[in-house]
Amino acid sequence: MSQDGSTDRAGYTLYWEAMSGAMAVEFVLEEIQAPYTLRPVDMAAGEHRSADFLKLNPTGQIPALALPEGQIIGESAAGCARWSRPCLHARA
Ligand SMILES: N[C@@H](CCC(=O)N[C@@H](CS)C(=O)NCC(=O)O)C(=O)O
Repeated sequence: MSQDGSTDRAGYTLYWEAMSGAMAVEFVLEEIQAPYTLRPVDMAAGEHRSADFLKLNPTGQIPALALPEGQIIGESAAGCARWSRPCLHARA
């Protein structure tokens, strides 16, 4: 991790806070060894309600996951499901 708490890996960017639902997405990223940058959001300071963050996730909630292709996923289950599709199809 760098001094501001962000990791230095590229690819995905996970807007995150400790002990939030963002950690579920973080665990999946770690498990599949995806390259990502962890971008801490200071919720106590209201950063998740800032204009810049609301552009990323209009719900004003953590997590937001920016994909390498540029889209943003603003729901933790959807962020995790991005990689679980083969498993879901296998059960169908
Ligand atoms: N259904 C959403 C819920 C996200 C959620 O509740 N995030 C909390 C942190 S764990 C949050 O951002 N709360 C701030 C707020 O709602 O103002 C998800 O799972 O992504």
